[in-house]
Amino acid sequence: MAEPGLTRPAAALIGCAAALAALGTAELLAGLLIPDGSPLLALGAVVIDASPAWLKDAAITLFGTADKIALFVVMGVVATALAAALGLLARTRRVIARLLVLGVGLGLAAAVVSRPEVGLVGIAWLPAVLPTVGGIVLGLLVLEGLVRRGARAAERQPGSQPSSPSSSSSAGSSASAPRRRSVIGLAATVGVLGAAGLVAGRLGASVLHAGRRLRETITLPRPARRAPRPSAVSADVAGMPRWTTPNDTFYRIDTALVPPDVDPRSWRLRIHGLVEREVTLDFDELLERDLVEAWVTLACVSNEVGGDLVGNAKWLGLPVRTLLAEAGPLPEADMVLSRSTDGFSASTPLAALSDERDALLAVGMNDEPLPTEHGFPARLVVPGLYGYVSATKWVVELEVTRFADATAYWTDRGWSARGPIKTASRIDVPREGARVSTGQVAVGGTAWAQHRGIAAVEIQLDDGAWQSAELAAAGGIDTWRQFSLRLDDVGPGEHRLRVRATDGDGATQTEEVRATVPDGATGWHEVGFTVKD
Ligand SMILES: Nc1nc2c(c(=O)[nH]1)N[C@H]1C(S)=C(S)[C@@H](COP(=O)(O)O)O[C@H]1N2
Ligand SMILES: [Mo]
Repeated sequence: MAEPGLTRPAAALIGCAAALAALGTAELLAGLLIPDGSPLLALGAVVIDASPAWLKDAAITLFGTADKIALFVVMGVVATALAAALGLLARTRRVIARLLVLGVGLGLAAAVVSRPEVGLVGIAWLPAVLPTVGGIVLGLLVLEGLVRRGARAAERQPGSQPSSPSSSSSAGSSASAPRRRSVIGLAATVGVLGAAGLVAGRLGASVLHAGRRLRETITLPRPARRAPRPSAVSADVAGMPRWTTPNDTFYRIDTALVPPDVDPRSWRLRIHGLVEREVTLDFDELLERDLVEAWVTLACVSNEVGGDLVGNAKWLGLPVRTLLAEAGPLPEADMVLSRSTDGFSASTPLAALSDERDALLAVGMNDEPLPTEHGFPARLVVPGLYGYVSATKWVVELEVTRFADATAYWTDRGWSARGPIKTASRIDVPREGARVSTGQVAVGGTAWAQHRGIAAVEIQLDDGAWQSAELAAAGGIDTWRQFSLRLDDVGPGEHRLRVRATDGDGATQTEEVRATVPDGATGWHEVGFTVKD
């Protein structure tokens, strides 16, 4: 049945109001009652997992750690356009519009059920889809109700034909405009309420959820082996980043739209696969073990030459080799596939988790329980390997297997199965484009080659000879190392600085320029600056 009386803008507005009512209801129900039932987060996660690798890489390059905000904005724009289109359709093709809304509801429910949280944490799929069902029902009611109301109001417009003999004419033409305005007002009110429900649901989720709340109550145990901050590790140059990266500015890269909120009381780590015996560990048991501290610099394979997807922290955790020794890997095993609650996985060479390095099942970061964003209650940290093949956050599973038999999240998306960190160096001071006022230029920077260490850093001004930079103290071979160099009598005008590092094995960083895909960028970092006249 056509409702031509309803104007197009009013119909589009009604579509948006119905969508907001549906989403608000669903997110409120999910936020307050069923944390893993959020259709918004499930859809976002499906979009992330289904995006082609090039799009994800581009998003990380373009937006860095703000890539999730960018995704929400895009989703918001697309959803608004779809909702408005549904509203327009409801004006003339009510049955088709209804069916489409049901289809959207089915799609969202499927997205929710497809999330590994629903399977892994064991909440059944039926409660998980309830918020979506509730939202869709309310959305349909709003759509139908407002379209009918709007059409009835329009019938009373001068010149329009009454569609049924029973419709009252007593309202008269003078009442039609206010009536229509009241439909628009009603739609706007419903929309605002829906948006409020959405915000309240998301806020409620972050306040109510057990993980975040319980994290505050956790006191980390005394380490069996301490690692105090080493001295003299900072280069004495104004404007250098801190040697220890504070938790709140530590880079964050993951595929989770919203960090999983894991309840430490129900958290378990399961070690299985090619092992003599399965081992499981809960959080209290983990805290009772002999935990050790280690300084490890984490780096992302998506870091461009000169980039800042790298950070250094003191981690507290249980050496993974201890756990693996208890499980007893079989001789044919050569890889450990770690999995998180949200389905991410990483393939780490068994050797890197069994040798003497400080590969940790970490619970602490810079003297605090892991921040939720960085993997609370537990994550892996493995010196010498890029995060995507080693640093699984919210880790719940270690499957001992073989590179020949299994692949990990990013390997399936075009990245290398193995990801040893490449030697890298970066000039932090002066910044690109800096203007310095004297011919005395203080150069400062950071170099890393985790688990090999940094033995030397050289700097080149314009086309001059390579000069050795002064190295600050090393914090061990698993951390980055700061360096500095004072250049005298640099003449006025534009200049370029270049840097290259040599690792503890004596290998100098390659000049060859390569992109981040498939196993990390290479090339020398360059910075341009100007000395004023
Ligand atoms: N569960 C989970 N763990 C993950 C990831 C992820 O997407 N999901 N990303 C990895 C990548 S690519 C990197 S570089 C590091 C980043 O750790 P951070 O966010 O604590 O700096 O986490 C790793 N662990
Ligand atoms: Mo990464």
